[in-house]
Amino acid sequence: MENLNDLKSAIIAGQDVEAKVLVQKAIDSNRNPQDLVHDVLIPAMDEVGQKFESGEYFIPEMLLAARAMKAAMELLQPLLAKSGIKPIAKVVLGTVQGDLHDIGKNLVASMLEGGGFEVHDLGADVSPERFVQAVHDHSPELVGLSALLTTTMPSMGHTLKAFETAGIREKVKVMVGGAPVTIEFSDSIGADGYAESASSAVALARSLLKS
Ligand code: B1M
Repeated sequence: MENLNDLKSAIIAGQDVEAKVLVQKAIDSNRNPQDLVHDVLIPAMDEVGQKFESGEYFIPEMLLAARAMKAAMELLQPLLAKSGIKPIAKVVLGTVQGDLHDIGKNLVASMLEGGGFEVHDLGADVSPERFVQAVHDHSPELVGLSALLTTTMPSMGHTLKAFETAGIREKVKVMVGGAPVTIEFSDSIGADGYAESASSAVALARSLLKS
């Protein structure tokens, strides 16, 4: 337990080397990777957000924390994505235009891969045109859009409009997520579904394929 508190502190303090060592120790002592993400790493990033909001942290501290989170995730991602199942469907995934936050989206990608999906991750700051192109290139059954800023949520709607204009809206199911996104917002832009977390994104993806 002390180890996990140290891990949380290391993420908050932006100590990437220390975070990696502690994650490895946790893995070696058979900690569940999903629990580590949900019970330690995400709460650590929430605390970083609170420190930023209260003026205790500035962008450099947030960047260091994000780097430590990524270092930890490098060890956990392969474990989350391990499934050995034949891909059940293809998903094109990305953080929408104007938004550089990719930690949550990366987590969604790992969980989807672990759930048996073939994921084409377009990265962050993805324009509607790049999403359209990716649908042409990969013919996915699903598209996942992530946004972490209230100011970039409208890019989700723009992406859906671009799908309509390109005549591909009916070809794919679109799911949206990210901290400021709500089910009401998802409905208002005409998305097919909203997931609150990376694990619920997998359940949603499965249910959208059935509908
Ligand atoms: Co920024 N940032 N940031 N930031 N940042 C937030 C989001 C913020 C809430 C902090 C705060 O003020 N409390 C705030 C947004 C406020 C708002 O819009 N209402 C904020 C701000 C303001 C900004 C800047 C504007 C700051 C500035 O420049 N003045 C700037 C914007 C840059 C840009 O994008 N254009 C900025 C920059 C950055 C960094 C680059 C420094 C860094 C990002 C590094 C990176 O991602 N590579 C950063 C960070 C680290 C954060 C916080 C601290 C942590 C985000 C995170 O990784 N969380 C964040 C505060 C917070 O979230 N508590 C904050 C952990 C992650 C696992 O959670 O991404 O929510 P999350 O993903 C979850 C779910 O949301 C869901 O599943 C995931 C796991 O369960 N989910 C989906 C996500 N996508 C999904 C898609 C799905 C389904 C589920 O389907 C497709």
